[in-house]
Amino acid sequence: ARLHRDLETAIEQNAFVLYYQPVVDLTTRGIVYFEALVRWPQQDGGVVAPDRFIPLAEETGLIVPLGRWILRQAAHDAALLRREPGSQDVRVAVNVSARQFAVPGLAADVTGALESAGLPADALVIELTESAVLGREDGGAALEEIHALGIRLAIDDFGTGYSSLSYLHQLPFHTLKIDRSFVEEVETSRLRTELIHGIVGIADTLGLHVVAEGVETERQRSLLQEAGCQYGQGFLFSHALPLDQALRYLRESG
Ligand code: G
Ligand code: G
Ligand code: MN
Ligand code: NA
Repeated sequence: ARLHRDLETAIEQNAFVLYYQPVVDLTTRGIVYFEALVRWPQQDGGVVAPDRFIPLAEETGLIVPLGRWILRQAAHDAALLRREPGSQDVRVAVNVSARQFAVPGLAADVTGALESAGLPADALVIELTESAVLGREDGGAALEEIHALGIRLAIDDFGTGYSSLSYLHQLPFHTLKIDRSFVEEVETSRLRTELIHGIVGIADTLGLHVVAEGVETERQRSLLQEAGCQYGQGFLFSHALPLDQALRYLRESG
């Protein structure tokens, strides 16, 4: 209850910040896009991680106003990131929860965020998990609407939910993100590596890009590369960075 009230107040006061974790090419290490990850800074200088408040925000519906703020802030930050020399095409990905798809107006929120930042639609990527759209009659429609705006869609945490091939090609995804739990085991499990190889094959057939999440070691990077995976994200390349450091990352990697 205390956390709920604090969360409500924090949303009213826009007391959150977005950090940005690079998604890179596994071979060149060049940046492909930044994933926006929300943080809740505290008075004492600490920062609350999203797994401590996103689930509550989802249960209570507070994710709707919080998500609206995240979209606007991410679009605004994307415009700044794009002003770095040589980075005019960099994209920013925003995580969108099932609950946000369940209320009308998501496409309007996205359009509003783009307009207020002066950004084209292809500057944004929306990441969603399988459960956000699976089994929802209206989920697919909202997704089509957002896709029609020209925004790229990524399926997040692939392999953890009720992964089904049928919706992968029915819904307009551009990118598939392989869950960290698969990546964790590539060094010890030959089967895992082969599964990733298989996922990459399916993704190729469907014309999807593949990002491996949670890449922490050089050995994982090279095994993923051998499995045909082109992109990755994880502590091996970079943690999530505050905006000023993300700007510096672009300068130093460009
Ligand atoms: O940043 P990280 O380490 O700790 O994120 C933990 C979880 O919180 C992840 O599952 C991530 O998808 C989720 N998350 C982080 N930022 C956002 C956000 O802006 N919106 C939503 N809906 N989920 C987020
Ligand atoms: O659910 P989603 O994929 O959006 O969440 C991203 C989460 O993964 C964030 O909490 C982020 O901090 C975390 N993360 C990013 N890279 C790594 C990594 O290399 N290892 C681990 N353990 N977690 C990571
Ligand atoms: Mn994500
Ligand atoms: Na993920």
